[in-house]
Amino acid sequence: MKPRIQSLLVAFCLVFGFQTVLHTPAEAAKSTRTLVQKKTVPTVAISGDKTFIAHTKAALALLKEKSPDDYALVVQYVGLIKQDAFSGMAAYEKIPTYKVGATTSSSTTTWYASTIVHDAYHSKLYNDYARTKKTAVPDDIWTGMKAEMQCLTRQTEALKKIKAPLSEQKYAQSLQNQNWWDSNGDGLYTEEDERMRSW
Ligand SMILES: [Ca+2]
Repeated sequence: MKPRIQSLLVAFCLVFGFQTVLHTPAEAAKSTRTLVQKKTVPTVAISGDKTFIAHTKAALALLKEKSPDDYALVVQYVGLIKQDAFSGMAAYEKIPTYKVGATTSSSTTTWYASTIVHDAYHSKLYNDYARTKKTAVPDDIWTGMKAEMQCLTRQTEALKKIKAPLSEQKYAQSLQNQNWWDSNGDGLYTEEDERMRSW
């Protein structure tokens, strides 16, 4: 019996050893990352005064409840929502940041929530390109007329899902092919446009 147990042990070790060899350092790192990702509960950080934080939390809660797909988009592509002098998406930051002006954050919860979806989509356009192409992201990938219309489409769909007032849904539809984002009218989206805006 003893030799048989020994050979079984050897066989077990061989099999175990073989499986270990299969785990290359790269594979091991990958499986660790997966584990870490599963453990982490993704959230969006909020920075601002008490009122701003309350309005932002309400907008995120509305998305989570009424439009989980849009909430997932926001959680994936926006790391921080920050009170600021005017609104704009800093998708290129290490932590993609949606800067929000007072006009936007103090609007209705439905409208504010829809702008978060809009700007999360800008971040998706930027970060998906950066991740897959591994080169500098051309401006027209994530800003300018084509990108704005893609973001507006996602925003309009979100307004329907969260049952926003019809007036807001119609307003979003009326922005189709409009250059509301181009404050100085040069056809490009730049910092000057952000400085000139009232929202
Ligand atoms: Ca411009």
